[in-house]
Amino acid sequence: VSSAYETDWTGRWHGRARSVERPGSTDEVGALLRRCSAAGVPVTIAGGRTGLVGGAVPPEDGSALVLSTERLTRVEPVDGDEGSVVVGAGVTLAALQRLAREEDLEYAVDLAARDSATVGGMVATDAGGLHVPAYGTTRAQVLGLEAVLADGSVVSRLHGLAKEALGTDWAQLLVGSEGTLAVVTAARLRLRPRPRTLCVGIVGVAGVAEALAVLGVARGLPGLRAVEYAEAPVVSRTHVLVEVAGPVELLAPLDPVAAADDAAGRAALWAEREAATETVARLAAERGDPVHKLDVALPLGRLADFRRAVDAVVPGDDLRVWGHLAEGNLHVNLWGDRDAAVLRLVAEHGGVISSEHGVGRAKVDALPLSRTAAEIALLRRLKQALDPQGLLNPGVLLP
Ligand code: 2HG
Ligand code: ZN
Repeated sequence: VSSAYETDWTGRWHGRARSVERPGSTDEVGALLRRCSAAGVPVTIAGGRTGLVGGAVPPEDGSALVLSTERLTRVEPVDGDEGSVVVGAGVTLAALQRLAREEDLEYAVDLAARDSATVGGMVATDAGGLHVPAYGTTRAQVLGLEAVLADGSVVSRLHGLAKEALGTDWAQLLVGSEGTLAVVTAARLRLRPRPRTLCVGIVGVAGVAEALAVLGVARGLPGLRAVEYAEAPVVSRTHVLVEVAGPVELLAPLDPVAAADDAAGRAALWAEREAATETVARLAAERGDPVHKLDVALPLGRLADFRRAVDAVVPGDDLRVWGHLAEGNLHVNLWGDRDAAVLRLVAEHGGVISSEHGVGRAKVDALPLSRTAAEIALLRRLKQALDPQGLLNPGVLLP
């Protein structure tokens, strides 16, 4: 059954798999890649397959086999002294969160696709998500990696010492490389103390400009963990959602229309925002037209102008917008052939065309809008050095 691996979650990206392989250990990945490099067979790497930019879909010509990481699910005991754990690439975010919780710890990265997203995919895309204001992206959680290079050799650095000064940090080089430089098979990830109290507040706003004023106040709150923005009609009213580690009284300066500090109440306030992707997917199914997903970030000072400029290019019926306000990261979901126009606006306003989802197949052609020719040449040289036959994730990231 390869069909599940041949279309992405949005239904927008399609390919054909020569076969689907599910290695069960790092050594099996090594053996597979040795065979592939000897035979010159390209390899598409698939994790949870909810990445939204076609990064895990094989090329259309059927030349590539799909390497699924789903059986790489080893879990080592949590190291409570260091506050870290080693997990296989196929472990889902939800499973990682559960095992942290059992030790009264927390994995800092959280996102709505937690039941499908895997550690390998999150490392490969440097996944951001909801708690970047407090803890950074996946990069900041990675204390070490194990990976298999295109020629099948295994590199491993999982010792978990808090500091080492041993030259170029190859593990961090792989973070965000979208499977183009190596196959990540395991990671040592930082775990943090679990906050004792959490509260969530919703602040109604008219649009981005007002939302930014709310962000300004939120930034002054101790324990700030999330500042999300979502526009009607993907949610019932346009709002900023703020999450803080602390008692609900802390939210008073925001004058929220709703707030909660119990688990059920918090979940209810998150629900619409968390469901945004699925809400849009349902609409796409009704329209019989896959949605186009642009994941962009703008300097905060240009965000309101950019948002207005989008309205001039995309009619409201074809547009849904939400995102991670503190990073100026908007998820511009749209129908119609307007991707290029919106991405041009992003560049004109000093932004980047991919903020957390990655380049994948979706934005390969647009990469020069956000990277200089010299940068792309550098990425090509790295690719050439690590994967000279160009076998890993063909068609992804590099134009
Ligand atoms: C989110 O923040 C995800 O909801 C998905 O990054 C965004 O579906 C999208 O465009
Ligand atoms: Zn997001």
